Amino acid sequence: MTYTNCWLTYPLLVDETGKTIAVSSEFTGPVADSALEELKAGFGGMYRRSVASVAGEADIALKKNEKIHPEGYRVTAGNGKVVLESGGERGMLYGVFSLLRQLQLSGGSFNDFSWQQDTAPANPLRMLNHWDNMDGSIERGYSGSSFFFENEEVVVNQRTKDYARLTSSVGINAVVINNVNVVKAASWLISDRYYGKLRQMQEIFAAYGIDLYLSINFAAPMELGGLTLSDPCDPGVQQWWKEKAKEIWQKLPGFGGFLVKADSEGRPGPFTYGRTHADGANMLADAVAPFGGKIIWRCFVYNCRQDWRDAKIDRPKAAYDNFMPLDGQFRDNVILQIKNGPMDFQVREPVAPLFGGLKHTNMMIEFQIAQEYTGQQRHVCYLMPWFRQVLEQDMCVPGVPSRVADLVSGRSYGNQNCGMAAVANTGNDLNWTGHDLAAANWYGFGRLAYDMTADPLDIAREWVQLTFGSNAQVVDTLTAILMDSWPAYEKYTSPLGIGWMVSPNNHYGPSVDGYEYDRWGTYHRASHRGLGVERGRTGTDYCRQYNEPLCSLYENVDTCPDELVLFFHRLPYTHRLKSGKTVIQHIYDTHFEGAEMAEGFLSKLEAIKNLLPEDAYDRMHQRLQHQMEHSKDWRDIINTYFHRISDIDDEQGRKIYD
Ligand code: GCV
Repeated sequence: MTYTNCWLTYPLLVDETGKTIAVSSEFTGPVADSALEELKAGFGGMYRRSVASVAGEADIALKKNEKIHPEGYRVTAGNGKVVLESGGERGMLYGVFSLLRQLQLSGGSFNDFSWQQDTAPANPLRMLNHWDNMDGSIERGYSGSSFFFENEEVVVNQRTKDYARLTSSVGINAVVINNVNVVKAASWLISDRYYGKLRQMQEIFAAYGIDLYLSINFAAPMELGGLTLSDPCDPGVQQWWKEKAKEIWQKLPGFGGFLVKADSEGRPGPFTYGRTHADGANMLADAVAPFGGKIIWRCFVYNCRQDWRDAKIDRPKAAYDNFMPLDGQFRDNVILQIKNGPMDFQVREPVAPLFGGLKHTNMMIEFQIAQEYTGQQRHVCYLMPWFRQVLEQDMCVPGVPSRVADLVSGRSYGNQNCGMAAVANTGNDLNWTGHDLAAANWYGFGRLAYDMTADPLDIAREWVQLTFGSNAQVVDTLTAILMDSWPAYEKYTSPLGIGWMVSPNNHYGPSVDGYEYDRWGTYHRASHRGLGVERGRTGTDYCRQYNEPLCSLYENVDTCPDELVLFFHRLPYTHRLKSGKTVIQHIYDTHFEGAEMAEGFLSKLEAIKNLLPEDAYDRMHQRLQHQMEHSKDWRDIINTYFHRISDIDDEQGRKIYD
């Protein structure tokens, strides 16, 4: 059995066999060839029409227009003719994918189709970060093994191309193929041992407008080069990286650059030598600058050996504390990559305050679609509504537009080295993402990174229709499940922004105290008196990392949004939320509601059984069944824990196991 095409399905719409589509193109080269191939696949599938390249009069004219963004496009389609213009080949290819998408969504004949669009990407960098290891495993991977690596080898095959097609079809233009935790085997990726295969992969990516990036080990001069140190201020180390960069760009022309996790969770970095993150990033930046390379430096830096007894250390403060003093010290080709929240991809967190702090430093946002803490692709959890909320959050920077969307897209300060990244959710499972519905996050992330004003509901509907066809019942049912999935997950897991409550290592819950006495800085500190962490000035003073009026909004318990109130405050169970409910009643109600919603997902799916392909139905059914059962575990364990500890009964007298 072969793997699926996800949303690139191109089912037959109208049989127009015999009528060839003539395509003229002012673009040449591999990307132009891909565009033609995609048109062939699309028109062949949807209309049984063949596609021919012509020099003159055409049905589809692909034109160069320097006035249009090189990754944007302008399309006019009507009466069986299409004119598609772009300032560059990537924009042209995106326009072709959009045309095919719109045709499929229209459901009708090519002649009756009319459509116009004039668009450009919101973000310069739209990137996927894969956490794939050289042995084929994937860190936090929930959909099989890697299709990039196997037994310490780089794998290049048809799947590489199909991955590139899917990824490019939603506008993603950069991919990091290996884990940020670069162990020794992966350090060798930047050596002769692997350049040949990487070059093949890179050519496939490039034909789909995707730049190849690699995660590197900061200690590579020692691991690969036999040096005794990797001090960024050491001339020998600097020289080693300069030569290495020259070699890489010689072997892999058009290479994008490095993603670096340094001084984080045990990874090597500049701290060893008493140097700063700016010293480390700039040294690499100088080495890659002559080749137009970028250094993406992660800000996920915190003390992961904390003593839980010490309530003064507060993990969410760490990124800001580490990087704010360095604002303005980074080279132009360095981009700081900041996780969306100050913790670690929880179902709900405030936005990382660093976004509102840095003013003279390039930054991009790091989301995660791998669902590490949001159901691990066993639970359905469509994340675009959450990501959209994050992007809309105003960080209240005086004098500039400062929604997260403005800050990461470069609108606020007029820079180009910025954008959105997501930790990817793909693997070699037949459906690519383990849960068939998880592919909506891959699709959705690309669509949202390209257009941050896109409505998550529209994205969901579109994805369902492209993947499963346009039967209204199917589209309505699966869209409704997707749209309810993040709210449901939030309801039946940890309450009111507190996060965690999962087992260390595998990060799958429920385990209320799983992290409580551990070294990772992730505590709920529940007692019979209350729950949550005080992060205002009477507590850890984390709130002060936000600009006013955000700082006061969060610090004041009366204005702090309910959904984050236990992140920012330690409260008694009887505290009344703005919703009118007490904290404890909120916990009970949401847990009963959330588990009921999960049960509803299963029955909704069962009602459309006959309208879905059998294999996809079976896979989804099995996962939704698990989700239903697991959500009950969450419900009962959380409710029982807090009932025991608070000794307050549910007002509605529902079953809580004591
Ligand atoms: C790649 C979390 C994950 C780790 C991950 C780390 C990171 O801690 O559990 O698996 O490491 O984040 O983002 O670097």
